[in-house]
Amino acid sequence: MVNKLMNRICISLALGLIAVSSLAPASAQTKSSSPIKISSAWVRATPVGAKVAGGYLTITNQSSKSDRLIGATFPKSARVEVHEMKVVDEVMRMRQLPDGLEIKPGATVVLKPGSYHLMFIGLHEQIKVGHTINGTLEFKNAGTVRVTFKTRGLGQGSMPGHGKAHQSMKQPNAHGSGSGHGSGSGHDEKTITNHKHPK
Ligand SMILES: [Cu+2]
Repeated sequence: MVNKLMNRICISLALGLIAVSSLAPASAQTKSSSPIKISSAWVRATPVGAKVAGGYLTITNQSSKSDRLIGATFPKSARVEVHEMKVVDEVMRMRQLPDGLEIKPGATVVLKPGSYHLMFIGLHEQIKVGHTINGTLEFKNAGTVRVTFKTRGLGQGSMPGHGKAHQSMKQPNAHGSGSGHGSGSGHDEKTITNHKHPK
């Protein structure tokens, strides 16, 4: 009687193990299908009426080939650009990266306030705190990679007021000559004028 019971337990354990082991390789394959790993993706919440927002995330390239983040989609904006922010002549400037952002083999690149970022341009609606928004990232080699952005408040992060400054500051010289925002860079004049990051 006890033996019979033990047998049953052993059989069901064995079946359980078989089921688990046959599932494991499949899910592992799905997870490792893209060599591009995304983490800590967030977008800054915007004040009412804001037309742009900044998106930030961490990208790791597990492939042995270099890759490039060349674009993205975001359901709440008309388009997305890959931007770089840096200090030029003691002024914080930002520009679109026309060839995208390179992620070298094995490298991790952090898009964060004051540095590389995604610029969501032409917002259809306000971005409120505490939501999650799904978008996609476009890589030259890895293709489309899904991303889920968490929305964070205006004051969070090291560059508070990103959205606010875009709206209220009028500094046409923010993207002065030589900063890469010449004709043909894809920016229209109106966007550039309203597109100043705070210092
Ligand atoms: Cu920007």
